[in-house]
Amino acid sequence: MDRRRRVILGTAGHIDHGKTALVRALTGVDTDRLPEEKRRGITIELGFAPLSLDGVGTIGVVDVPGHEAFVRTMVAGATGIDLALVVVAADEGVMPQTREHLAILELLGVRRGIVALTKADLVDDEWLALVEEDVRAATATVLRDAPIIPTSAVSGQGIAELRAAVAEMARTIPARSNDDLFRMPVDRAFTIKGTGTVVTGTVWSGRLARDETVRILPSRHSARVRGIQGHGSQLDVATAGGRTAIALAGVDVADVPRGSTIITDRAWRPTTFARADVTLVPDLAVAVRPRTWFRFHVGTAEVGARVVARAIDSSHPFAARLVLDEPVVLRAGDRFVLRTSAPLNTVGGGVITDPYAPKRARPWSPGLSARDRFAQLLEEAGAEGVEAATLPVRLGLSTSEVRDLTRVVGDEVAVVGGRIVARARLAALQGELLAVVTRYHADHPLDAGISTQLLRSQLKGGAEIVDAALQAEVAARRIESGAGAISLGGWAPKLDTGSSALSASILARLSAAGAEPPSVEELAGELGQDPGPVLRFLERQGEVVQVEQSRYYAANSLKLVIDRLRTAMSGGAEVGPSELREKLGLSRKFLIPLLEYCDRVGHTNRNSAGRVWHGT
Ligand SMILES: Nc1nc2c(ncn2[C@@H]2O[C@H](COP(=O)(O)OP(=O)(O)OP(=O)(O)O)[C@@H](O)[C@H]2O)c(=O)[nH]1
Ligand SMILES: [Mg+2]
Repeated sequence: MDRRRRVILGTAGHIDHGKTALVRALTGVDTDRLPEEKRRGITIELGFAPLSLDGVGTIGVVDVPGHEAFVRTMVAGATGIDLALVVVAADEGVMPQTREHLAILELLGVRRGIVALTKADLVDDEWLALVEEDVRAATATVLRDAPIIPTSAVSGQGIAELRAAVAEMARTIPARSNDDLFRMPVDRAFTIKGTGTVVTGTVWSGRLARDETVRILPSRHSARVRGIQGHGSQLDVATAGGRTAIALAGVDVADVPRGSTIITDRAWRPTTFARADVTLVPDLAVAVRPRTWFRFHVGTAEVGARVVARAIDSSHPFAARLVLDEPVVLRAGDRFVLRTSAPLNTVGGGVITDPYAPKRARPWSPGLSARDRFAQLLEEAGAEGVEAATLPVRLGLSTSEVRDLTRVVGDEVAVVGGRIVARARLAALQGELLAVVTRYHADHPLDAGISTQLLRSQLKGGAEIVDAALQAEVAARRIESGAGAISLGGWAPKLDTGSSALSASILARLSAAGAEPPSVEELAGELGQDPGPVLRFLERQGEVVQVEQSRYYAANSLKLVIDRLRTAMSGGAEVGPSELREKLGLSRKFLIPLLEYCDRVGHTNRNSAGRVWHGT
């Protein structure tokens, strides 16, 4: 007996067809608890009850309302169920919400189910046979092979048979993977005196232990797990597929309403743009256009959404972009339902293919495999790369499945600083990098190389990926990186014929000017061209020295004036600037920058009253 098998059964069916009565006959629990439910004799809110089955253990039952005004609640209840209990009253037969609920089950991907023909005590066998025929026709696409069992909550007819059928089907349901990111959409939140905030839901994936910290999206609150319950008993760990109540410390009940999602991993984030494969229900009464606005139901959340598609195909799934009015938590593979609000109608649904789509994302073609979607993500991300930690959410794969996939494509991708980039893109980036450096040398033949900062700004790509491309080029010795300048391997700046002549003129002019050389601007005016690159080149060669921002000295001239300064200060006493001006015969314009230069390089020390000679 596998008591840990976690299965959720959900009811479906038209109003008043006996869903709640059947759940009570099966479980002994009356799930219609609200005074308004009692008074009106209908279900309004989701009901929950444990059902213990021989040889299976306890499974969770979700009872949904059948009223057409509460279909949104039905969707929230039906999301995440493993098994549908479709209820059709034998006296009324297939009705509008029977069909709508069946369509929703199909859109949500619920493939297993059982049909109960309730109120069998009210009809004769001939009538029952006709209703059964109708049910067969209505379930021809979804739940095609579902057993149809006549039942009566009044006489008890068929209840034992139904239990046996549920147990048999529950046994065929594969256990959900716990090797996955934890996620639980909240279907109820309430306060219990002494305990505080409690949320309930079905754990969709992963596991959660007591005392862990969870985040609540989209509100982004954090809370501590104070306690976990499953079917009324305390648990240490919540696992996938189980009906679960979580007591949360540190969060107000108003901050975790239905539609919130409880998660732990940072890969989850609220999103408003997604890609999806959309399916429309056949024979739609309303026209669907490429930007039609819908109610979008996913998990227990419901938000407005625009479905943007180039073309609407009413007979096949088509690729679309979803623009949501409010953020929700989505994962690739999530099923959703689309409804119109006027008239109130379920019109379609589909599967999320990319939960974190870029704003103006081009829809992909429908039906792509996880591997193909991964390739698309890599291509779109280019040299920015894809954040590896988000892949379980973006591809809808468990962490180990993602590991397997990245192993399969191992040769085609590189992992750089937590991001995955296509090797082809990295190689292209290396090529672009070489081209930028080559072009820089051509434009600045006298420069040692391009600065790292300028190089980065010229390349499109994440900083870590650009650095990886740079390192690869350095390792291949095509690029050299040193002293803030990046150059081609073996690059040495040299003067060509034109710049040689300029260099000679500059040196001659600076030497002749001695201790009072012209500024860069003055030189430019005299020479009729920008002396900057040649000056910087000559400075690296040691032939000139930059004493202030826009003034260079010939190295020899500077040496001479500093020798004179040393002599003037040889007494060891503090010397003020006016005394130095007289001794050196320099105007203030030249003297002050020169003294500041001497302070900078350590020849002199500046005190309150003047300077003393300090070093060489
Ligand atoms: N005779 C007879 N009456 C039944 C049976 N099952 C339910 N009923 C009656 O049918 C009415 C509706 O039953 P519910 O179980 O509340 O129906 P429901 O499908 O849960 O209704 P909603 O939740 O509002 O959609 C009640 O008056 C029940 O007593 C049955 O097997 N036989
Ligand atoms: Mg009910």
